[in-house]
Amino acid sequence: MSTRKDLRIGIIGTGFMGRTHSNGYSQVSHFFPELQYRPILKAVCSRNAEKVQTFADQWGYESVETDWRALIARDDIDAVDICTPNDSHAEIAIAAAEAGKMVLCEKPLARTVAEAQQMLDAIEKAGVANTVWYNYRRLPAVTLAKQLIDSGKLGKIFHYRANFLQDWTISADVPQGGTGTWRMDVEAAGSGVTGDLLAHCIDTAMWLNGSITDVSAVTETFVKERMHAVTGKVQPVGIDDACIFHCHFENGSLGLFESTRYARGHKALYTFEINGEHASIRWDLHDLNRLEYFDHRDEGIVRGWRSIHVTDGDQPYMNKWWVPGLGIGYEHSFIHQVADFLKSLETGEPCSPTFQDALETQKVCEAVLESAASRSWKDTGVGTT
Ligand code: SOE
Repeated sequence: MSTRKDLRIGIIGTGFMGRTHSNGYSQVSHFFPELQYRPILKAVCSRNAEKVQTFADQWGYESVETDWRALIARDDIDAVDICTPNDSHAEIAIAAAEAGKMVLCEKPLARTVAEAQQMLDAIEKAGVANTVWYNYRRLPAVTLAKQLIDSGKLGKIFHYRANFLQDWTISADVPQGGTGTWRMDVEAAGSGVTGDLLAHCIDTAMWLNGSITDVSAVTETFVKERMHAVTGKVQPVGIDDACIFHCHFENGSLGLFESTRYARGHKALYTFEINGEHASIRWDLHDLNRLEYFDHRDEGIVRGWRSIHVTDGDQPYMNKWWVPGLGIGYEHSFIHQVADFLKSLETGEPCSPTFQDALETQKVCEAVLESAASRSWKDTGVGTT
C-alpha cells in the first residue's frame, strides 16, 4: 500500500514565477521519488478567466479561480503559493495563514518591513509551514559554497562582494505599472532594484556569511518620469534604478553590493566573491554549474584558481540528475526548493528561507533605502548585536 501523501497546491499568479513554480511542482516527484509528499496541481488563480484557463490547460491544473479569496476558501487546497506582484503578498499570505493553509511566497516577502512583520505574525499564529522563493540558494554550486564555508575551509572571512546587473529598463519608453512592468511602479513593487535584485544577493549573503548589521547606500533613479500603464498618465518614478551599498557583517567582514537595471549588455549577471583567510570562492549565474575556488594552502607549484564543475553525484543535489559532467539549469533551483519544502513537511523542520529569514532580508533592504535617502549609515536591526 502506498504511503504517499498528496499536497494540494493552489497557486495565485500566472506570470514568469507562476511558470517556474509550476514546473517545480510538475517535476519534483520524478526526480525525488523517495519523498512522502507529492504536489497535486489543484487550482490556479488569476483575474483574467481566459488566460487562467489557458495556463491551467498548459500546466495541468485541475481547476481555475479568478478570485484569490475563493481559492483560499476551498477545502481541497493545502498550500497557497503566491506569485502575484508584491503589493498583494501581505493580504493574501495573511488570509491564507488565517485559513490554516501552508504558504509559499515569491520574493521579496513584502514591500516593507511592517508588511513582512504582519505576515510573519500571521504565519506564527497559525503555525503553518512556510517558505519564500529565494531560489538561488538551491543551485548546486551555491549550496556547495555554503558547505565549503561551513566546513571552515575559507577560515575567517574578510570580504563579501556581490553584483546583480540587468539592462531591461534603460529605455524611457518602458512604462511603470500594469502587467509585465509592475516592477517599475513603486506602489506595486515597494522599491526598484533593492527589493527585486539586491534582495536575492542579501538573502544569499546572510545565508553564507551571517547577519548584515549596518549599511551605507547610494541609489539613483535615472529616468525620473514614466507613463503609467494603467492610468496612461506620465508620473514621477518612485523606484531606485540602481543601488550600491557597503556594509558590515556580524562576523567582522565587509560587504560591497551593486545592482542596476542600466548595465547595458547584462541580462541577469548575478555574481558573488568571498575572500577568507585561507581561501576564496566566486560564482557567476551565467555559468551556474561552476564554482571557482582558490586555496592558499595548496602546494605552491600548482596553486591557483580551481574551476569546479559542480555536476558530480557527491555534490549538492547532483545525485538526482543525469550523470556526472552533465549540467542543470536555473529551473532546477525551483525544483530543489519544492523538494526541500516537501521534505520539511516530513521532518517538521522549517524550510529556509522561512518568512522569519525573509523578514531579516527585508530589514536590510529597508535600511539600505533609508540610508540612501538620509545619506547616512543605518543599523539593520538584524543579528544579535
Ligand atoms: C527581474 O527582472 C527578475 O525577474 C527578478 O524579479 C527575479 O527575482 C530574478 O531572479 C531575475 O530577474
